[in-house]
Amino acid sequence: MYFYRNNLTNQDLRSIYKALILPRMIEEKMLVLLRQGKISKWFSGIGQEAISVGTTLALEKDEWIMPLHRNLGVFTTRQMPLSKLFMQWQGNKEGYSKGRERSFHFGAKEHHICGMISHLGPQLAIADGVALAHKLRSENKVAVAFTGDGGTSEGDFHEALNVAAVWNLPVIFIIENNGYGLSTPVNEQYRCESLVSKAKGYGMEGIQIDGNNILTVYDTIKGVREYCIKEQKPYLIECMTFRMRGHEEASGTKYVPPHLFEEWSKKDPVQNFENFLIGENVLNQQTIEVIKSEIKQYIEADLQEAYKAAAIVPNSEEELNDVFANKTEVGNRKSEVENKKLDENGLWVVDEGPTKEIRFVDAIQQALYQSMEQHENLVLMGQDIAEYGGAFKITEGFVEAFGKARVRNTPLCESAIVGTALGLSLAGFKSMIEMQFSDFATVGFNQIVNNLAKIHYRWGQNADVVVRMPCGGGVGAGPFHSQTNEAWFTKVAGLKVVYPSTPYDAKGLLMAAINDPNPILFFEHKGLYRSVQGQVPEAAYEIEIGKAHTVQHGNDLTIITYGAGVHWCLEYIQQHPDVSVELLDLRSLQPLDYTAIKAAVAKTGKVLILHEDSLISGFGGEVSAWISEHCFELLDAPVMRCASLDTPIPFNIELEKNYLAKSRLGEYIEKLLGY
Ligand SMILES: Cc1ncc(C[n+]2csc(CCOP(=O)(O)OP(=O)(O)O)c2C)c(N)n1
Repeated sequence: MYFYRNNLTNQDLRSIYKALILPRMIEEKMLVLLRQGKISKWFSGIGQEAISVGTTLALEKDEWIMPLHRNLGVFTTRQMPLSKLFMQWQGNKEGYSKGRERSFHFGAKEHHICGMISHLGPQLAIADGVALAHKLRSENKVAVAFTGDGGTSEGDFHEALNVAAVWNLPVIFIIENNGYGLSTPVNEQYRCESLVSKAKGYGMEGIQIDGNNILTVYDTIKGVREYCIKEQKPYLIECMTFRMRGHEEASGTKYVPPHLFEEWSKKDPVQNFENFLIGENVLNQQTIEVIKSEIKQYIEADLQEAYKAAAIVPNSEEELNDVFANKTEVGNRKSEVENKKLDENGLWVVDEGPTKEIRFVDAIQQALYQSMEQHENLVLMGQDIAEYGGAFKITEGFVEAFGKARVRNTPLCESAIVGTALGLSLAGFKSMIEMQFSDFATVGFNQIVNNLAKIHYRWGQNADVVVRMPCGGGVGAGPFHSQTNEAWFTKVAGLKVVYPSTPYDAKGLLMAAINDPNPILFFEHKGLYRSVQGQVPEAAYEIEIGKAHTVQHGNDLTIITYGAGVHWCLEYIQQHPDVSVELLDLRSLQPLDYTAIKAAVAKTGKVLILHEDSLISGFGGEVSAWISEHCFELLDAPVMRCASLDTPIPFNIELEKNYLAKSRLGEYIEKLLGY
């Protein structure tokens, strides 16, 4: 192994050496603790340290890194206090995730490290978002994401690299090619000659380097960083290395031919660098011993500190409170609303000023437009939303008003765009993603339910993202353009789910969603876009998320619904003036307004829950269960649910009518009235 020291001083080389052996020595200690049962799981990076350490040393301290499970060297080189790292691995409250995450699945804003989720690939697109933030602010910075060779087979790899290339983002993608993905050797993972050859396909530069040579890694990253900043382009680096231990300690290495260990142990990154430094007279046996004994003491002292951590006493209230960021915690709200009047809940008050009769679709457009005016840091992303104005023309004219930098056409890659939105949030931006149809959220599902939803609870980072979900049937659009899939998300802790039914609510709730620093799925029934009108204040205002609305009072029965269901009921009521209905529009499904539900139940004692989604495990099941448990004494009849058929949504208009809950609404009402 040949080391080029370039113009690094002896002092520089010694610092690099210390940074390189720190993760090795920590790991050696952790392996002992693992055997003693003091930590529960360990992913070893032994043999790969040069990549993490060399990369981190080559970056500025405030440049975000998206590491994975073999990148201990990233954490140590960012000088995270060891005692806190140890407490993290012990699962203590004083670690980086209050005991909520294991091994390397945590991040720290103050160190600009974004914690991974287990799914590996999603880290890559987050770097796109951070890099986009740098680009929008004209900052001379890069974002860096790691992947293993196995991870490159995930769609996330393709999507993230493609977005970075198309949007000219300063991202460094680093592949650690260590020969295996768990037990799968690279010849069962990909067929191309080398992974770096994929760079060409994305229209980006790339290089393959010796990942075991710390000076090569350091020098390459320094140069590539300058290139990315100057050229405003991404870059792919394939670091050749080898995993010297099992995938994780319990899984062994039986499947690896022994000669590979022999070959690669000769290329050990620490030993080789040490030999080089001895040859250069930078170090000798004695100085090496001194350095090692200092590090050993440092590790031991911090371990003793970590052992003092008290056992966690679970506190459910604290657990629940940490699922969402609160508005003041994030701190990007106060200055934004200086020119707005706030009510006692801190919401923009409904303006006393003029109102105008507009359609549902116009209300959404107004909310977006005014939010873009209010928040300079708000970015809109979606397929065809720029010049074309989006599939429903909601963002028509936005490019002219706000420019292409903030109104962004995306490639066809929902997963990467949700990841990008999260990266923007890391860097202090807000974003709105328009799913062309809510059905397509399936291909961004992982990023939504595992990354956006869980990140605040896991390590305190908020995801300031609104995903707009044009949904719903009744328009003969078949199984993949008609679903109302809110129940896929209401189950997931960490997501807010909003589903307005009127133009007034749509505008106020969308503005509130954008002001909220948490991830919000905003369902817009596309059948309502152009069929429903209403008076809407012209000025900006918010409606509190989590508050239901009583559409009308009545005495015969209570209908609890949302979205198109509200209009189906109004139609029924109009046709049946003799039936007196208490009609509650939930508006938000998560959080849910239990107080309003209870009051509505109390009003009549007969409850019908109506929704457009199919019956089994639809959101109505949750509402029904809650009512049964908490309002039993108020009921005069069993809680009934009217929902769509448990089939996919058919195309033929007669079949679709038959599918939709609306076709059975009258029947259910009569059944309940007659009980
Ligand atoms: C989406 C997903 N599928 C499967 C796994 C299980 N798994 C964890 S790590 C791993 C292998 C990863 O290989 P590679 O990307 O080469 O990284 P390495 O572990 O070699 O560093 C697998 C299959 C996972 N974490 N996520």
